Amino acid sequence: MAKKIRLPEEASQDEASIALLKLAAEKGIETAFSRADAMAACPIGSDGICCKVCSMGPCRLVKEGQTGICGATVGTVAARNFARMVAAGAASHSDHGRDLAYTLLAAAEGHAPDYKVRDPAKLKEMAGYLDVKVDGQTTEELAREVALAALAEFGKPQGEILNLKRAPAKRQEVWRKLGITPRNIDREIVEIMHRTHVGNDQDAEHILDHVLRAALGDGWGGSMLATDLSDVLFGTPGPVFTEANLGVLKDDEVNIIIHGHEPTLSEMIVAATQDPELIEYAKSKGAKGINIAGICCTANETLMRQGVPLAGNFLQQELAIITGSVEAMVVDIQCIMQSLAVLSDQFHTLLITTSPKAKITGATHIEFDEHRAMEIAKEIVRKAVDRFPERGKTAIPDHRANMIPGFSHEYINYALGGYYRGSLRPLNDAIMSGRIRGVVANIGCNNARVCHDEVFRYVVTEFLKNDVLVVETGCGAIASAKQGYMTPEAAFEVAGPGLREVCETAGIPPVLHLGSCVDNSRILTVLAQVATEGGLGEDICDIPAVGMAPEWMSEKAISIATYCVASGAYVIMGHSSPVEGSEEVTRIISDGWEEKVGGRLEFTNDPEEIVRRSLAHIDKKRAELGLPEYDPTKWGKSGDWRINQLLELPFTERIEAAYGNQAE
Ligand code: MSK
Repeated sequence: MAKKIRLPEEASQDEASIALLKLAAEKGIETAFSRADAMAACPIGSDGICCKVCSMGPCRLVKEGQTGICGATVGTVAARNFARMVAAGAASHSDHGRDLAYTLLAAAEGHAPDYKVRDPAKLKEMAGYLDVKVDGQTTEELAREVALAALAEFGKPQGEILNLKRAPAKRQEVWRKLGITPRNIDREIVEIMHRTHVGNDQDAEHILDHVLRAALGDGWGGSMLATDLSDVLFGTPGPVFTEANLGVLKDDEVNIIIHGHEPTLSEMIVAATQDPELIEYAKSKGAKGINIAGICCTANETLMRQGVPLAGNFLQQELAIITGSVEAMVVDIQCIMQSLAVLSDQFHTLLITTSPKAKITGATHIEFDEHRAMEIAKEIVRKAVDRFPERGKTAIPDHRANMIPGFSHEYINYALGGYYRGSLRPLNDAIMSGRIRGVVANIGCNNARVCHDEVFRYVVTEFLKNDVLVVETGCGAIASAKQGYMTPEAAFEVAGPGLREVCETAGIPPVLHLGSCVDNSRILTVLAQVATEGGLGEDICDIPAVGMAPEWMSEKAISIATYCVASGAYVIMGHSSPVEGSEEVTRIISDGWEEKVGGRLEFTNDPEEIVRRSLAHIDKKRAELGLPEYDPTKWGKSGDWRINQLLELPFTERIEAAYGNQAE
């Protein structure tokens, strides 16, 4: 059968990407989109029923009742494969957190002079969570103690992860009763690898119980530490105004793209681009200045704190280079396509790898060292500037959208309650009254096998129309930013009447950008606070909320989904299920996990079904809490909405509509 080559409009719904896919097709340039068209996914591997944990296989369990050579059943094989995805995802987030702890330690000890504590209040808060006594130390002394306490969380010999106490008391009880309270971050990940070695844990449910434990070590451990440490080192985010999509690249300036996940080097590069000497150097090469933009979660990190514009999400990394306008793409860790090396060779772009953990054959490697961070950042910027004279014809699509990101959980409290009464109480009240029907956390990647941004665009629009507040991170957040949903004005255009009232009152967008992939821990923090605020139950599983990653592709997304389920959330993943081949495992992660932890994990590739199941779950939770049934006709008759309606009338009718005919 002939392979189906998608038209650009079938491969993406993002206008900037469609334009560049057309250009790539004209020029015969390969992209992830065209490679996905050319190569079908292996159905056995994608269903999770290929076992390759020993050299007697790989065993492909495609027939009814078939086992591997060792006798491993389909359930065991699918559970083991799923477990290893969680191990890789949890390791990635957590190792990212560990490196930030080392950066804080180096800064505190004076070995990393370009870094300092930017948020001393958050440092003190962290100290409280990590049982570090605040007792008159200098900021540096306290930072050192906090960094060491954070590092201990990865491998301490006894006890349990300290941040778990930030979860609602009822949730902690659920974990304790099931024996899935994570002890330390590394141990649970290592134990997944041990249990899934040939001939070890061979009971699907038992394997998956431990998976819950290891994933919790990611969400409440490694990821939460990564978020907190980034806030301490680079500042806790608050709203900033900026733009999103490839149209942020500039024709007359040196364009540098930062891509990956870590803020450590990229924060320095952002600062280096402001250096007057380097700006003069850029001018000496014919450029008007130096422009910096981001892709994936390095983008989200610098966006949230510095307002660095977003060039795009995961599937736009190659397209950025195809614009012909990128002098350097500087990458750190995770979600970086190897194809960038070959692609950048076809343009004047310099691909620079920087992490000691991630080299790409053919790329220029300038290894990052936090001890001389600014010096390295300046070297990188200089190399980018040197490429400017080699730039040929450019094709920057004229597409960009305004956005206001920066919704840390601290800022959400402030937005809803002000400085003196910072609180989530108004959010709980809005959900209880029905102005907000519920909350959806929409996160995760793009996937070359799914029409780029299509599912994000559809589900988010439907949720907003249905008065569902949407919080986002990662590449899902970038999709909504490009769609124009991250400005307060968007509430007037798309939100239902109740959600519009809330956004209007608080001056917030209907879709809140909470940060990068590790910042899903901020969503856990918000959920924990909502659960303990009162009126919406006592545990995360009581809240009318749903988590989802409709275009997921990475193992990190599976780890995030699993820790959200273990924390009590209903999670729906789009695209395909990595355990499709095992009815047993499909049942364990849905019905089985719901019975154990109150959350469940489902997969469906039907966007309408994602919306239907989400709204049904939200309404079910509302009913269980005894809240009024969702009724949008009750809302939307207050505030500016009413004034705007009145302003459309002629003056006399307006007065009569507002005050009645008092002469009568
Ligand atoms: S970057 S993990 S593609 S969200 Fe965090 Fe995007 Fe998924 Fe990477």
